[in-house]
Amino acid sequence: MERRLVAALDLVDEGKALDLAREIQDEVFAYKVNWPLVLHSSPDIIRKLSNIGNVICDFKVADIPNTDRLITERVRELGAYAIITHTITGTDSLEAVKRAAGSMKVIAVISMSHPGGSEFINPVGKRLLELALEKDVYGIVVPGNDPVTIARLRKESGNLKLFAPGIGAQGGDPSGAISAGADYLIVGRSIYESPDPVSTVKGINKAIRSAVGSQ
Ligand code: NUP
Repeated sequence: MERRLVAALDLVDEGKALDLAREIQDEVFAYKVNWPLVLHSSPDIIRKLSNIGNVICDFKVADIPNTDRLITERVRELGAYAIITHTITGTDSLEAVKRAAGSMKVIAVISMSHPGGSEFINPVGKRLLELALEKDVYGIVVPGNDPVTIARLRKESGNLKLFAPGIGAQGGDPSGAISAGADYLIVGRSIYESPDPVSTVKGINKAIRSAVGSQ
C-alpha cells in the first residue's frame, strides 16, 4: 500500500533528527521540517533529509509576494518535495509561491488544528479553499483532530490531497482521520518522543491500513 505517514521532525538536534529519519525511512512517505529544526541546525538539513526521503518544508509562508518568492526559490534549490504556505495573505502571495515552486508541490493552509485556529483562520476556511482550488495547489492542510471537518473538506476539495496534522498529541486518531478522507497523516511528538519510534510508526501504519480497508 502507498505510504501515507508524514513524520514531523520538530527536533532541535540535527543528529537526532537524521538518525530518526533513517530509522523510520521504510515506514514513512515524507519528513516534515518546520522552523525549530532549521533554526537549530541549518537550511542544509533540508538537503540532508532529501537524500533520505521526501521533505515537506512547513514554513507557512505568509508574506508579500516578493518575500514569498525568495523563500520558495531557496526551499526548491535545497531539494524539498513540497512547501507548506499560508493562503490568508491573498491571491498574489499564493501565486508567487506557486510560480517559484516550479515542480515542487505546494500545500496550502486553509484551516488549523489548534484551538486558536477557530478564532481567525477556520471561519474563513471556505474562501481560503476556493483560492487554493483556483490556484491549483497540490494539497491542503486539514485538522486531523476534527474528522467532521475533514469529511466536509474531502467533499469540497476535488482532487486536492489532504494532509492532516493533529494526530496523537493534539487528540486526533489515525483511523478517524483516514476514514474521514485524509490522504496523509502528519505526526510529530507521538513519533519523536516515543521510546520506540519504529514500533510507533508501524502501529500508526497498521491503523492507517485498516482504516483504508474500511473506506
Ligand atoms: O494546523 C496545523 N497543525 C499542526 O499541528 C498545521 C500544521 N502545520 N501543524 C504542524 O504539524 C505543527 O507545526 C507540527 O509540526 C505538526 C504536528 O505535530 P504534533 O502535534 O504531532 O507534535
